Amino acid sequence: MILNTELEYKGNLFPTNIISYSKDVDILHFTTENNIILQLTVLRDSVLRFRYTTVGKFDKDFSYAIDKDASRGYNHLEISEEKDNYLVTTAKLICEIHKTDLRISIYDANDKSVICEDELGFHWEESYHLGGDIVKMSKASQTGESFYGLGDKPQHINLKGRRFENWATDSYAFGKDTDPIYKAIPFYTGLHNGKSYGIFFDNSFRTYFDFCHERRNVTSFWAQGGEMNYYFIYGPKMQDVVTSYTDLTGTPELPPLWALGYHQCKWSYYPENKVKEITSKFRELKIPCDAIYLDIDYMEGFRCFTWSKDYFPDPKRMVKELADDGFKTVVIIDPGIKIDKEYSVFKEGLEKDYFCKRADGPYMKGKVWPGECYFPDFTRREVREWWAGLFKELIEDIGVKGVWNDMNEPAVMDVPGKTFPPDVRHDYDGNPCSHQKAHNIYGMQMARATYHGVKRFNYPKRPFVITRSAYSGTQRYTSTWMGDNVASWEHLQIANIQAQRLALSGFSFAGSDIGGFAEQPNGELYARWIQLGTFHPFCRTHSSGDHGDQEPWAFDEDITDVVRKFIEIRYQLLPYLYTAFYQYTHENVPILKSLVLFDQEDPQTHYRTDEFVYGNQILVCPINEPNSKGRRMYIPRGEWYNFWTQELVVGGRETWVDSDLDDMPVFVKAGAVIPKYPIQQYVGEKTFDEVTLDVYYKNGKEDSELYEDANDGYDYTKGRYSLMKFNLAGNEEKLVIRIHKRGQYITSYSNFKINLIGLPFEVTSIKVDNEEVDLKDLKFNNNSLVLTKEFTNLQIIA
Ligand code: MIG
Repeated sequence: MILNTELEYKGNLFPTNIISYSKDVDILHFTTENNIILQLTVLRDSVLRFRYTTVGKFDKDFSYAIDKDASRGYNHLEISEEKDNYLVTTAKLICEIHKTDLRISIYDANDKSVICEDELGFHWEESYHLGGDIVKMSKASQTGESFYGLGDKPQHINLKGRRFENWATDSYAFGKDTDPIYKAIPFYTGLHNGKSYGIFFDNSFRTYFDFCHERRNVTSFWAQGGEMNYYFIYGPKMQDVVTSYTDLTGTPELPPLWALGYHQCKWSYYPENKVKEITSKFRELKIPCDAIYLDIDYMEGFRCFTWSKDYFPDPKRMVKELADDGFKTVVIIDPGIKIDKEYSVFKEGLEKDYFCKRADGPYMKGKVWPGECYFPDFTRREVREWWAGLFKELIEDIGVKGVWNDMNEPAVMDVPGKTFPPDVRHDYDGNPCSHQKAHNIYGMQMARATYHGVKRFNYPKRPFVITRSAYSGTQRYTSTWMGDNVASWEHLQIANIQAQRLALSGFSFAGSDIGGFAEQPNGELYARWIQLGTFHPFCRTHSSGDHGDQEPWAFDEDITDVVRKFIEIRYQLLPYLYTAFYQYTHENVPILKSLVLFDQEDPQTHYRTDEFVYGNQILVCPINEPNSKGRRMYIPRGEWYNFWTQELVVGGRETWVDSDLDDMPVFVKAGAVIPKYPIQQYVGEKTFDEVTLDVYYKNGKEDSELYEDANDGYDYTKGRYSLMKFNLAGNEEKLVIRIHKRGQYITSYSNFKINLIGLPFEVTSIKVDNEEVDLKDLKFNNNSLVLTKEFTNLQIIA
């Protein structure tokens, strides 16, 4: 049924009626009279995969995005045939396949409501320009539907009414609404009638998404080649959609704890004594910092895996001295290898035939920082192996702790399109193809090879990698930053949106260049940006360096104090962030939660961009404007405590929050138990005997967790971790906390200092593990007490 004659005129082709159907366990095939095949795979009760071919057979099934450990299995599967449809029923979904035109309708198995329905459904156009098909899908958008996701788009959190392109692009000083930028993450979630679902279009070609922009009630997505191959993921909770997508595309291993500290970067710190001057200043001013970055100038003529003899005559000694002072050194590595017959990496790459070539044979040559370069084909296993091996000296011998992959979109200077021409060939792990297909995954495969190298030579310590470009699944190997933003108030807001958007696109370990990369912030903007960065999983100041200094002390002393105050809070909250990281890596839960993800049933959250929940229980809202003494913000439903004043506020409404420059709006969920470490100048600086638990009273129940391990290394994978679950229950005359412990790691501290916040009654007695203990023995004072970490039950009684 072709409804739109204009589309038909454009050369769109459509499936006709189904003439055969077959089933092989959980894989179904439907073939139409015009020989279109739909392959429908039931992965889970709530996850269905749809693949279409127009040529009578499917290519080898291969994806860089899908995690090999993705869960599979369903509780219920039933297939039936009706007069007009085939019906696939699982425990969560009913999927209808229409016999006349292969269109799909998906319903909630419980209440039979429509979740997602094809409009034109699958159709395609033969591409005269590029060859192959342009594969297309269109779906009817439901009334009041909203859309979220798509990676790093610097636009409103709700994608409705907008149209996007995914094509990894070096985007210096991108702006609000610039599209595309560095990453290609073709995954979105839809939300209507209180129910949420997701679509992951696993196609690495240039893809497009339209959310009711071209036609008001239609959502569509299409690609310039490859297969129509998408996953439908049902919630109905958006959190479940995001965790299922994250399960499908994978999570990283736990980072070393130091990687969650504060990082300082600039283009570039050199020579050695400048680096030392910066690191010493951190210690002198007592501003915590764990990592210092070297940008491209540390190399000899920008040749990867070399060091400038003039600037860094003895890198091993320098890296050791920095390490002795608590600084981990992170260095940049770009994909372009300088064409230089004297340069060993180039020679080896050439001899072994590891560089990308054009369709007619010559090497892919392009200008980047080192001048004319060749580029490794990271889509070949041997090339990734070789690349990983190149890190031996840097990591094992010199002692570098982390690697920063830049320019991997891949970026090429002074050419149209700023990247490889479309004819460049790639192996694509045994599925040879052109750059049209490999472009969006090139950076991912580079970061993957880098990760394996850093991991191999840093073992048994954990690796740290950061990448600029990414495709779905890249989060398995690396952290990421948002690329070359600008020192403006608008960009502070963009950074906030991007971090939230990446988190709900499966990529939690992300942060912006604090203060802005291009141009220069004033002290106020820098301080406000540090405040936001404090609550991002990755926290690094970076700047292009040609507009003056951007260190915490580069402004006036008041600003330095605000910066210190917030970085100290970050270090105090490290166990809270690490626990959220554990929940991300082990339970696929995003570390940042946009308000819509936090409470989708409250329609007030659907267009909220500034407020977000950090971990599970801390609500944050940055100040986005100069000269602010506070701002209006939306407090989600439930009860919250102001982090600074401990005042209780009831949510479900917008309110004014005071917030001078040394403050920002931060709230803690009632009932939360928030763990805190003492302030350290770097992770592991101190051994401490006491960990603080801030307990926020609630009349009702709330659960919290605290995950800890050795902060580095792999013992945690053998059970040597400590996971404590706190069940809090309060009423008018009592507050009870029960602890459940799991894991065999013995934390090195002995006591908890417990701060009881918001207690509505005066404490008369306290029971520990059901025995009354003298308040003096607990050093009870001002609703604070100290007790051994071994307790399992604490009762605070009026
Ligand atoms: O063409 O290495 O986004 O973080 O400092 C610029 C120099 C290359 C771009 C990165 C930026 C980095 C810069 N790089």
